[in-house]
Amino acid sequence: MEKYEHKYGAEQIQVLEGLEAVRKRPGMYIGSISVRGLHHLVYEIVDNSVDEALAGYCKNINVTIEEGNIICVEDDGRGIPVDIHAKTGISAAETVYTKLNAGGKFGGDSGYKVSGGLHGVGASVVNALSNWLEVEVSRDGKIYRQRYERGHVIYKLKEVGKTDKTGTKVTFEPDDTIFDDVVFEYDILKTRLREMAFLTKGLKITLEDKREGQEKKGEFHYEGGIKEFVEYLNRHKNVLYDKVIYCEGQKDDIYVEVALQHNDSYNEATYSFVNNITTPEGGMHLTGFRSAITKVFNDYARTNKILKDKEENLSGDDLREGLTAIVSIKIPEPQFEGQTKQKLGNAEARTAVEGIVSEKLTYFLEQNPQVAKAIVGKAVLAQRARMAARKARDVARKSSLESSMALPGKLADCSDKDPKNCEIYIVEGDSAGGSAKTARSRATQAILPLRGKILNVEKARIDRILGNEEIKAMITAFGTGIKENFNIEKLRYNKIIIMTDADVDGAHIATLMLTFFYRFMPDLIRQGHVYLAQPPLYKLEKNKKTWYAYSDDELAKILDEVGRDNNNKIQRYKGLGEMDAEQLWDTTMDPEKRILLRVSIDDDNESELDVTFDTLMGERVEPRREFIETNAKFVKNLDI
Ligand code: 28G
Repeated sequence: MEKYEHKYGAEQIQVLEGLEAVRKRPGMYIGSISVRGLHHLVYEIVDNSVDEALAGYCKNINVTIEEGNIICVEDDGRGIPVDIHAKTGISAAETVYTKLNAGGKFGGDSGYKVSGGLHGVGASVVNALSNWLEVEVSRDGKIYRQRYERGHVIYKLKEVGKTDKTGTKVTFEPDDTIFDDVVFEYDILKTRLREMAFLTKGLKITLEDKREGQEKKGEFHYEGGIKEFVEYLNRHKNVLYDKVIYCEGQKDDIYVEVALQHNDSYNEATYSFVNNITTPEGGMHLTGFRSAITKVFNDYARTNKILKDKEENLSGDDLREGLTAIVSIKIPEPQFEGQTKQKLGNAEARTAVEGIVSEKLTYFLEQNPQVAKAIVGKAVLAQRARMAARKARDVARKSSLESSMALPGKLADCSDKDPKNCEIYIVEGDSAGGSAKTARSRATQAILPLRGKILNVEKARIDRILGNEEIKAMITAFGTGIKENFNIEKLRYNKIIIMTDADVDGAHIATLMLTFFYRFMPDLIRQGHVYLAQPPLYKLEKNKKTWYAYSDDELAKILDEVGRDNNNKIQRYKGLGEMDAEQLWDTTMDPEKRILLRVSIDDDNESELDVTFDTLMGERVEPRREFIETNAKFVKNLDI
């Protein structure tokens, strides 16, 4: 797992530093030097093209991955200005590529900038971190070119030909001495470029992989913009009404766009953006959106007597059950706040969104009473479930006071009471649970066996979920509480380790548990407390020696070493239950030898992660089968 470092603030960004600083501490500028940082380079360049699209001058952006992991980005905007700046004595193009954060957040251009946003560190950072980079500008009938190597000018911008087009083309090769790995992944770029296209209606972005053996092409072009984004997110869902609801408007210099549609699930999937940059922690724009939804639907339900005078208001959660929404605003000077600077702080964004959504949505509901009734009807059911769950919780709280928060009976707890030292294995099945209890190191390892498949929280309402024995057992064992009552300080174990069979069923059960964690205690995953145990697939014995193999590849390697003959007695483990306590300890539980995969959430890609869970857990059979068949992808999506 990797962490973003945000050691610099807006003030420091403003200071023009040399590109050497970027090469010394690349992580400070692009977040990390892993795959994530590598792909970030492409986004930095593309952001500049998108800015040109937002300014109204660019319609097409083409991105290609060339042989040797060279990236080429081309747009049909006006082309970066080529004339020499009076003060600096260099061209605008050279300034953009050699001065840190030139153009910056509050650039002289009117309008909004993607590139000035949270990670908008600028094209010069890409230049600094590339073996070489070439800019080609088509403008005023001419083609100009300039080349840099590791940020240094190789030759000045020079005329290299004639053209009747305008635009900018940038080609670069990432520096392999900086990045862990310089291999681009088509799918990672695809997701972000598609998102960019959804957020900028009318803009056409193409992506082509030209590398031998992996040729691929994609085109992202959505005249409906975020309306189509919502349709896309709901593509595997049963929707409550046919058309996506869309609100658009402008207040002062804030441009607001919202698209929403409910499906029959119980989860909310709202994604918010500021200047095309995702804001995973939300902020003022999201707050304004939520207030508007709550207010407008309650007003509607009262006016139309769906809610009686004495009945309680529908809560925001009730109304957002099954909601898929995109909230996208454009604001000239966004202020990002919070620990990871991913939360919009501008208070005027709240009033703008709330005002525009309230007005447009109220009008829409008057025109479309059948849609209004479907949404309010679902919220009323959610409200009843919520009240039933509350009642059940109150009863549970009373009885647990008497038994002093009784831990679940099936839990074999550890004796050490310092959570830092402790870990809990959640084990599939009673028999494996039995072996694990025998095998464990009693002081620090607790075992919680779960019976069979755990409840699929994607398909149940809150009252049923909290009534489920296995789920209750996990909640009490962890000690943290759930959702808005979640408190990491109360976590009783530093590591929560999911241990299931190394087969498709086991992976499915692990996914059910991860889904539960993701929906009810996401910070458990975000803060790195959730792990997957890796039991071996094979045991191989020869001449009184033992080997364990965790994959078919590994088995083949071991066989290459020890030889393939009749004296191998290879055993394939069908499940954890086939291992005795000693084997289980040796292969999967001994902290000195075991392999654990830490589960993380890829924030760059949250809308895809959500779909991953839905695909696996939702009602529709086809996408689920596909998913289980490509189970490896699940692991990748979770960025383990
Ligand atoms: C293909 C890969 C990346 C770009 C433009 C177009 C202009 C521009 C870019 O201007 C300098 C600073 C503030 C005005 C703007 C062209 C106005 C008139 C541009 C890109 C000048 C930046 N004509 N296209 N930068 N501003 N595409 N694509 O980088 O004052 S960057």
